[in-house]
Amino acid sequence: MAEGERGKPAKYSAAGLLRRGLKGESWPRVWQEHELRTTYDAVIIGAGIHGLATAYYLAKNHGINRVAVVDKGYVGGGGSGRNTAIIRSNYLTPEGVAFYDRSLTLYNEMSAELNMNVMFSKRGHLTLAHSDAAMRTMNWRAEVNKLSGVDSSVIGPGEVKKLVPSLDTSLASRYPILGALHHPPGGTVRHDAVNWGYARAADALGVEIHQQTEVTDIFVAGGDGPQNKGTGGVVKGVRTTRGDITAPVVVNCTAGWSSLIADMAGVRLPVVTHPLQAAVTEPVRAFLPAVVVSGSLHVYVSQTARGELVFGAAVDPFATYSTAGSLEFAEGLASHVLQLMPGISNLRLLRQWAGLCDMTPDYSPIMGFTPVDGFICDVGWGTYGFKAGPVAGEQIAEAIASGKTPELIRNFALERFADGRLVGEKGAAAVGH
Ligand code: PYC
Repeated sequence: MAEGERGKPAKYSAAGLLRRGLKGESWPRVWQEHELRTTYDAVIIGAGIHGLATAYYLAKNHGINRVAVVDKGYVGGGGSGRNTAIIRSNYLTPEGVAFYDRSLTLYNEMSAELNMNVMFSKRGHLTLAHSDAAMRTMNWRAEVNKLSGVDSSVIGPGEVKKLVPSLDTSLASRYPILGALHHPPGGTVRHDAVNWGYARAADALGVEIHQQTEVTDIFVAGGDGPQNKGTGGVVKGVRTTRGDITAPVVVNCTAGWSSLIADMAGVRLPVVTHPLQAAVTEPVRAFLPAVVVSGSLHVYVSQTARGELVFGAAVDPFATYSTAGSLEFAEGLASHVLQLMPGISNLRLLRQWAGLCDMTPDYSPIMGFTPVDGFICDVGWGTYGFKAGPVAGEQIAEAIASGKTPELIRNFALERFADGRLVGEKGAAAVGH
């Protein structure tokens, strides 16, 4: 699928591919560039997986394609390209489990849906427990998962060893493994392919993607907050570095900058932004068959199809917008991971990076309508945004098209912080933050 007539994806033929290769012709663009129009039915801020999925489902499920996705950077250049590509639905609350499980279903179907191999690898997910308290949480999660029909169970150190022989399960280790929450449907997906797949599919349905287009203000009429914004206001459009746009719907699908964007509409978000660092090693022969997480040791690891080990940790313990890596992180990571897998002590780290995580007080996202009519948020994704991208896009698109909050995201509304109805997911965040 490529460069077709607008709204109709073109097809590659085998002969066409051969001709292109032999003649050295450049590859067609998979999404088009456009002049920025002055009006759209919806402007989506953020061309990551959440923004692109929202645009795709708006066009595909609801026929709304006069949509601009704008980004101050490039497609997938934020959290969508800076995560560790883990997917799972073994959360702690029934709301969280149902929501992330729908995302797993969409990830399962994604390669066919988007005609793009997103390299979905359902390899299973293990969350190790090294203390009685951690075992209690794993049992709790397993019970909530099972009640929601999600495949999770607590297994002992012997079974852990059978699944992942490279783990040190001896009692002599500093933090012995007492057991684990085993979640067979979890795994990994190639994050760039997800970004590109949604971008290409949304473009083919008529959505416009505008990279290098920064939103500098949001127009609101009739609000009663500072600068006449906020509660009681109605969104009218956005100002960008390429011109003003009028739109009845503006969606905040940003990570790292979500509270700054919401401020432009006069909406305050209970979000604090922390960096989360990750790192990758040189490639080695496949030896790690599952995703392994240790909350107590603040580390998670999986092996890519290329053979690299991808590591992540807890968020850095300070708020900043910096994405610089630190030696302190690399040292901490190495010491923690070697307690789990002493056998990889000769592996070299190739590179490290950081993404920005918008942490909310209850470790759950903020999705849906806000006190400003037409201004919608899909934010507060902490360290769990990648796995939620498809379902968030699907549900936010439904909210926009129907004007109603879909059941699956009802409990994640912004007003829960005022009403005191938090959805506490800290116990199921990948690592104890
Ligand atoms: O919640 O599974 C998770 C996760 C993985 C990496 C960061 N968070």
